[in-house]
Parts: sequence; C-alpha cells; structure tokens
Amino acid sequence: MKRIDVIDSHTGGEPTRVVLAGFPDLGRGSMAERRALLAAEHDRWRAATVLEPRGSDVVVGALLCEPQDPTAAAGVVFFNNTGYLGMCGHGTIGLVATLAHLGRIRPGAHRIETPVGTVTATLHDDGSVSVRNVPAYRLHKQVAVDLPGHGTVRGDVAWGGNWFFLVAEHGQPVDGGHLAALTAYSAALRQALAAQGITGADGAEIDHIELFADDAEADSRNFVLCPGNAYDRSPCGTGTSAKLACLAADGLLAPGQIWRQASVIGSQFEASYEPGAAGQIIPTIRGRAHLSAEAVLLIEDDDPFGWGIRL
Ligand code: PYC
Repeated sequence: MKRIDVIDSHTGGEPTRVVLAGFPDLGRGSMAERRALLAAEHDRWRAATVLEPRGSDVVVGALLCEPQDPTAAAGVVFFNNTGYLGMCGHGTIGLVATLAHLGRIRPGAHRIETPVGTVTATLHDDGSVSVRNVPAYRLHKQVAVDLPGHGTVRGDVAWGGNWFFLVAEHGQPVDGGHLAALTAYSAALRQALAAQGITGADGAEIDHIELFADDAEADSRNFVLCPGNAYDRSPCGTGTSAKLACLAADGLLAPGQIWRQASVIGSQFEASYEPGAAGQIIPTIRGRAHLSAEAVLLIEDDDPFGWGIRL
C-alpha cells in the first residue's frame, strides 16, 4: 500500500491539494528540473493524486518541495488532470494557507520557488495572501483567429506564469448558467489557436483561454478554461496577471491602481502591478484560501484504478 499525505484547501472555490509526503524523491535540482523529472518518470503519482477516483478534473495538485535556496520558504510543482503548470496563483495562496495551518510560516513575506521563477507570497494577519508573481507581459495584441461557427475572434496573447488568450468580444454570457457553452466555446478556441499556429513565445502552446464580461461588483468578471477542460472557479491568479499586463500595455491601469477581478462563480482577487524590466510588469494578486481536508491518500497494490482513471 502506498500513502500520500495531503492537505486540501480552496481559493475562491478553486481547490488545491498540497502533497506533503509520499511522492518519489526528485532530487535537489530547480523546480523546473523536478517538474521535468516528475513528468518523465513518475507521472502516475500526479494521476493518482488528482484524477478520479480520489480527485476530479478541477483539483490542482501542489507538490511541496525543499527549496534550492535555503532562505526560501518552500519550492512547489503544480499539476492538474492533464499535466503540469508553470505558476498557479490560486494554488500559491492555498499553499501558503496550508503552511500557515501547519505552523511552518507566520504572517509576513515568504519566497516560494516555482518552475517559472521565484514568487513572494505575503501572509497577512487577516489570513489573506498576496502573491507577487513572476513578470507578466503581453506578447501580441488583438490576434485574429478563425473560429468555426463563430467567424473571426480577436484576442490578446499574454504571459502571466502560464500562456493565455484573452478575449473581450466573444458574444458569450459569462455566468454560472452557461458553463457548458463557455467550456465548449473556449475549448474550440484553444483548438483553433493550435491549428492556426498561434502560440506563446518560442512556440509555447496557449493552454488557457480567458473570456471577460462586465461585473456589478468588480472591475471585470472572467471565465478561464484550464488545460484539462476544467474551468477555474477562482479568478485565476496567472490569468489575472496576464490581464493586468494587457491593461498596462493599453494604458488602462496605472502602477499601484487596484483591479478587482471576479470569477464566473463570483469570487474575487484584488490585483495591482509595479513596472518591470523591458515593458513587463510585476503583478501582485491578493486572495484568501480556506482549508477543507487533511488526508492520507491510499493506493492499494491490487486496485485497478489505484493510479487514477485515465481514458
Ligand atoms: O490561479 O493561476 C491560477 C490558476 C491556474 C490554473 C488554475 N488556477
């Protein structure tokens, strides 16, 4: 029997499952190297942790690692139902809430190593967490994509720790009553981007789609489709970072100005940015996670679905 120690939380409704122990030793390389090793040689541990029957399409895993730099609070590798993420904003907030729950950190600023760079997470006295993310930038403005059945759709390509295609004019109602239609539309858009060779930098796949609408309480509401076709219940930390990069590039948001981003289920992140190098920005996202479980996942040797249901 294999055992994996986890703590579950959710950030604005989006779950994070922090893996404390039980995964194979990935050595002492960078988080990018450990992610590559996990993907190449131990991927079944990802699947066992987040896929059914123990997990679900919406669960994001966060493997807690010893950081390379001993002055950092932690290292982390994020993963989901289909593979691995670069950064994860809601997941970092969940990780910080988990470390605080375990008594491993106190309020204050903590550096966390991720596969795409080190972020600084500040745990506030009220339990909320600010994440000063990796630099974000817009790569392309208003790229035209031919979306079968919908004609030409225009959107920005931006990096916020993952690659996003951000669309304002899509004709879709962005609310909880239209989740199936939003998912189908966004999945088709992601497929069209790949088919038409529209990518992030260095040919990277644009694996997140972000649709925007007005919101009564926040500056904007979004629907974010994640790589494995689950939608983000939170406003998506990396997606909000990508949005800030576009707003900054268009001169629509000043450094330090607060942007309230609502998710399709109504949870909110508060975000702002500092100017970065070479036209990039440094976004900060603030949100709150709540703990939901402490558990030991069990994998019996003779369980045919012990390593997850893979179809
Ligand atoms: O909060 O950055 C985020 C995120 C990425 C995928 C799901 N959530």
